[in-house]
Amino acid sequence: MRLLAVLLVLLGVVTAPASAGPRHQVGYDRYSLTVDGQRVLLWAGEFHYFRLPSPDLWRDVLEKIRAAGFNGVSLYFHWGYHSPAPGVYDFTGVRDIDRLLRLADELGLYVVARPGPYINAETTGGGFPAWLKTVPGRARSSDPGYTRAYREWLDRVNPILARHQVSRGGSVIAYNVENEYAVNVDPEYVVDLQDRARAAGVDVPIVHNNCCGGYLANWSSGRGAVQIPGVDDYPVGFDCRAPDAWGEAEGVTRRLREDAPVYAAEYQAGAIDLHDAGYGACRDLTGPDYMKVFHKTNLVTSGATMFGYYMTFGGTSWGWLPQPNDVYTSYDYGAAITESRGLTPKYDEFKRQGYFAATVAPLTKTDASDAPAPADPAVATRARANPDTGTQFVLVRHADHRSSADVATTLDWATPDGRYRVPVRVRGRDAKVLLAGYDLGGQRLVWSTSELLTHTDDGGRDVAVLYGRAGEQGSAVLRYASAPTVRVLAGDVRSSYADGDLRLDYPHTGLARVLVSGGGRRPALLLLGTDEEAAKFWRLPTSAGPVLVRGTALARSAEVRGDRLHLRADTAEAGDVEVFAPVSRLSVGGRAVPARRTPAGSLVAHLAGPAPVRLPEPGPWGYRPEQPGAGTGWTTADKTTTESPIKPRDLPVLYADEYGHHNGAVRYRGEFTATGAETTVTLNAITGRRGIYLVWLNGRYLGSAAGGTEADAEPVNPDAGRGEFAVPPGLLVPGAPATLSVLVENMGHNDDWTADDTRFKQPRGLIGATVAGAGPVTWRISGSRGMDERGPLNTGGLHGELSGWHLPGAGGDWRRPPSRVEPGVSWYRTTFALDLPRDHDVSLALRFAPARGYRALVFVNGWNVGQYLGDLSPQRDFVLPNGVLGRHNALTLAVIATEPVTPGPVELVALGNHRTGGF
Ligand code: IPT
Repeated sequence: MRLLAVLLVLLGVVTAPASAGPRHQVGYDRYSLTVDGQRVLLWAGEFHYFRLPSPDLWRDVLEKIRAAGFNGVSLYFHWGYHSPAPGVYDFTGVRDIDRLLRLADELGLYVVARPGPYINAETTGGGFPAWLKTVPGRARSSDPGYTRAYREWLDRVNPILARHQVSRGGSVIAYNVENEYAVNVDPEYVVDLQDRARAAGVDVPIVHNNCCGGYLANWSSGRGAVQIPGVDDYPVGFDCRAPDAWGEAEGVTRRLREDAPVYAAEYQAGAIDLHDAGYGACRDLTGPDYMKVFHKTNLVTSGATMFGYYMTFGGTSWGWLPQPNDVYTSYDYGAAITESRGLTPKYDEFKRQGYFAATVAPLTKTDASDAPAPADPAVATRARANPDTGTQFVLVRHADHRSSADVATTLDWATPDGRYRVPVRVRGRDAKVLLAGYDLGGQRLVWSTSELLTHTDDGGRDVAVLYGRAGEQGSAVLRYASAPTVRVLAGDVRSSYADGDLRLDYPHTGLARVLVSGGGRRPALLLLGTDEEAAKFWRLPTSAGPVLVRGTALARSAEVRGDRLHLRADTAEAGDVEVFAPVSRLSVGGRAVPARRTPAGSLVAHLAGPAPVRLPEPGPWGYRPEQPGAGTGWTTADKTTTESPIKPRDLPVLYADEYGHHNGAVRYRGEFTATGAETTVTLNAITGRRGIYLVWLNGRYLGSAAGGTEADAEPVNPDAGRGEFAVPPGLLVPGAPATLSVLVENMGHNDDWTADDTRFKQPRGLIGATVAGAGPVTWRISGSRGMDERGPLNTGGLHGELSGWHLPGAGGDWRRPPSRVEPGVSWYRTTFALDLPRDHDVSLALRFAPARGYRALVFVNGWNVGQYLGDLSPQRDFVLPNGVLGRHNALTLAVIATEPVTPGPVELVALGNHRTGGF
């Protein structure tokens, strides 16, 4: 028997579990997912590991996501990030997804695994490796060429995902095939993706994210149907220039299958900065008001119980990760957690909604129900109820979701515990989810006009946090067999008791505290506060059940050991921490701290804030210019065919990808014998948005032009990225050899949203070149060689990159920089030492002064952390992930100037500084 088991394992028939954790059964019905028969409300935040090149920081961000009340993460897996060439894959270091999944498991976060093969995600090629551009057969179809290619990827990634499934003691609870596969669809492909997953042992539900509010409801029935079809919805879109301009869309997730839960697969939680308004504006567009109105409307109207909020942390499209037409280096996304890992007011709103969702179990099974009628039709209500418990969830908001009026009215509310006239108010853009008929621990909540944040069992008593907008009146009714004793410890709270109902009335100001005891129930501590006060609470799981912590900038985890609570928390300033837990002593960050007992029964202790941070000024700088056309390793460009649907007008094919140069700059050398009659050099280059190319003839700079983004006609559109350069009279000597040098930036590859190859297989580099008056030109090309130790997307083909000038140990002749540099590529290099306080989390960025006329690749210790684009993008801060920093650091800039410029200055800035409990 043992031998048979070993054999089966070897054959891959039975795979050993990834974690020692117990195995669980994942199921679902029309209401929700279930784990071992228990309903689960999947509240997941989207996170892209490839946009955070530092596994230690994965823990930081995932702990922050968990601390906001999420119980899951939605994870894309990026084929191109792992594969520089066919058959070559890297799953180590910053690409160690096994480590990522172990971490999710350790933190108790469910994972929706989204391995594509196509993922979109505003990343180069939409997640496809660039080498796929040279593979015959339409991508995202069942064509054999594409099929062979994607199976390579799935055969590697699927087994990793499969061994981390909940069903094998891990955290993967669902598997997403493809991504918004909505046009040019091919069911055989979708069937094969599912078959491959099943063959690799994937047994959790297979899901798909349908496009655009679900009006393209593909893969919900018929051939290729998935078990749980979900919907992607971005109801306020991506124009961050007008953050208040909400459209008519309410963004209510559609039910696509009667036998599966409603799944908001990607629900807008930020935005790409399509129009260069800056991510601050995107954060406003999708700020707390938006989250209140849209997220809550969706929760109560759709009854969805599976959510993926896109993004909760966006991160950095470092190296050549950006898809250039929609984004620049930063993928901050205006998300709840900033690119520099800071927490925002959006994070607070996620906490308020997430803690509620995590606490109130009846939310996992609801049907639409009659909503209490408001006296004033300017206010609208919608409702759902749990058919088993009767618990009601009532959405209260303006009838016009965009209205910002101030309306006070009453609801005629038939609750499970009786009929009431309930005062409500909607002031500004707002929405509330009110509860009725809810068993709140040992209490009975009849109704409340405050929203429930959460409640815990604090060793035999209930601690509940209710909240409302500052200055608004709140009321809560709880039921008791006889009049309970009410002690108001803080705040202006009036109480009355009649016919079993204890009614509390209070303004939402600060944090009121009320102790209720007797009345036939166990005691309760009610904490009644403003939105802001509610957001100061942290709800942390422990083996003794969830506990509440109040006051630190972040609380990462808590553990109850004996009568002591061990807390890991971060502070941004000195102040008090308050703990509601069945303990009498407290340790923070591994150290015991003196704590006193309060009249509310909590413990309070004082914590130190962070020490100040001193940052060095980068400099002095060494300088090294690149000569156009320099270096060895040039190959002849002589291809006559291409798989790209965009065919060149003239041969040879000069497309960079055809020669294996997929990322960053590519350089060309055109050699010919001069006739002396040359007049004009005409070039076409495709670079992606914001890309440029520079041209030299016999070493003389002729100028630069903007590269094109798309050549849409066959043969190639002659105006895509066109540039004309006059040949200076007398530069070329008849009969003498002449050299044309062209440096073309490749800003990254187009996505494949249209699934028809014409977008994705767009060439990069030169697509046309003529020298009027010249004889035949022979071409050579030089570019990036694919993989370096920092992965396939780190370095491009600048001569300095190919020579290792960006690496920390780069030797050679670095001089004092001139006051002005000529057009072309100039390298700058300096080192800086960091002396940051211990046990602190300091998030650093390199800040550029506003400038024009040049762009710069930024390398820190050899890692390409992005591209500064001068006035062509709003980004001036480049976040430096802590994982690439050390005590001694090399900072290298490759400045690409299109006119004589004096680059700089740059400075190091701290975007965050916390004393941390460690991560
Ligand atoms: C949806 C994609 O699925 C996701 O990958 C990302 O691109 C997101 O949009 C925008 O950031 S596509 C949908 C908006 C049509």
